[in-house]
Amino acid sequence: MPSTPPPSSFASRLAGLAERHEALLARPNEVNDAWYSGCMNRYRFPVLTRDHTPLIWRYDLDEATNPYLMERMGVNSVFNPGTILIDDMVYLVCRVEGTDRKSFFAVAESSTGIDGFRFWARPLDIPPADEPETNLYDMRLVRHEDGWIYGLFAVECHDPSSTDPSAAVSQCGIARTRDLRSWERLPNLKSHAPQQRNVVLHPQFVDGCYGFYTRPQDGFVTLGRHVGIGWGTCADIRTPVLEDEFTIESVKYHTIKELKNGVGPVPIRTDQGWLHIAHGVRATVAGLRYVLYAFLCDLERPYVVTYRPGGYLMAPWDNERVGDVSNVLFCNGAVVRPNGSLLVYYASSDTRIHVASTTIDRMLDFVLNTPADGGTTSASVRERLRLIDRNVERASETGSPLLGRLVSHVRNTG
Ligand code: BGC
Ligand code: BMA
Repeated sequence: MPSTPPPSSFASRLAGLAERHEALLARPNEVNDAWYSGCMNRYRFPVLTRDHTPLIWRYDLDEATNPYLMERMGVNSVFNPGTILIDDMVYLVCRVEGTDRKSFFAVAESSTGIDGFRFWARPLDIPPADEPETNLYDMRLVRHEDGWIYGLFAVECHDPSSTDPSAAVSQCGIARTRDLRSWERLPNLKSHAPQQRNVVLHPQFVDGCYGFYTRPQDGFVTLGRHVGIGWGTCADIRTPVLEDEFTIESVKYHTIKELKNGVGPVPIRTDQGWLHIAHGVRATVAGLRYVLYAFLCDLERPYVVTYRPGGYLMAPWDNERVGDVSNVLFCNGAVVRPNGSLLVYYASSDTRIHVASTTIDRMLDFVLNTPADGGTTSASVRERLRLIDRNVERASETGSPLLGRLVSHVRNTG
């Protein structure tokens, strides 16, 4: 029999836990100068981790039933949040995953958007749909011009046609709310594809209809006959059936989106078009690699991509590389502040949430002026040679000692 812990130790250990938790929640965040891209700022600390979740969600605080002060229901990870700005407060609807692998949604809020995030007292209890569902995750929060706030998320259940216990089917679930507290569940989205994930509702009506960015797939992980991000519309969101889904942004051989891609946050309206931050996936011998990339769509026809900057916007860096599913950056939420600053919430390796900051102007500069992917080594190296030539010219035109120093190596070697 284990000896009973001394009476003081439960209280003192609890006090220690509470103190460490409060210190973590109060920790200020700041830009991390060790990383520079000219477009995005990274921050020193993640904004939310599993350690930020309230102690009362994890511990039984009754010494009689939990004498060892064990975590009764542990939290494994906090990631992939949907986001919304309400009265200048940033709300994240996080994917919280328990140690039992079940994901649930929980709201955290902050006034700065870079630190001070606190979870609401209780996780959300989203009403179930009529179809079987085992796991819900990755919400996109959309403030639609019809007046509702919509949450679109992945709904996963076991594949009823298979005896393989890991065979799964994913659909797009839809719920709506006015206040993030009470939610009305609508039927799951239907399209001709057997599976859907990473579906985003366009925030405005398009020709009087609700428009959806989709990601149809035949398998749970594989696209099958489908080739990337799609678009479809329906007249009434209470019967969300897409008859006319077509591809707008394909996967492509030997790019950062060779295997899969998917829309991230709700597209952001700018004067140059709808700005998207998406994820691209490639296969490697070490597993899948998820990076964030950007593209722009036409303002009137948001299903027409107008700019496709080549390469990625952000990829796993430093500690972000390692986690439950390593080598993954995933983003399904961003907020635009009234002053034009853009806060991008991304998760690393399915483990924790970070923020990156930029402005709409910088993002548009990135999207409009980053060369498109040339498709081959030869095209890519020629584009780089043009860049180098322009810089060499600029150095001799200006006579700037700094530019001169930067090109001197090129000059010396011809
Ligand atoms: C996981 C997701 C993942 C998906 C595809 C699901 O079971 O919960 O995080 O994206 O599988 O691999
Ligand atoms: C997906 C997403 C995310 C996750 C990623 C990597 O398909 O839907 O939930 O971040 O896989 O595991």
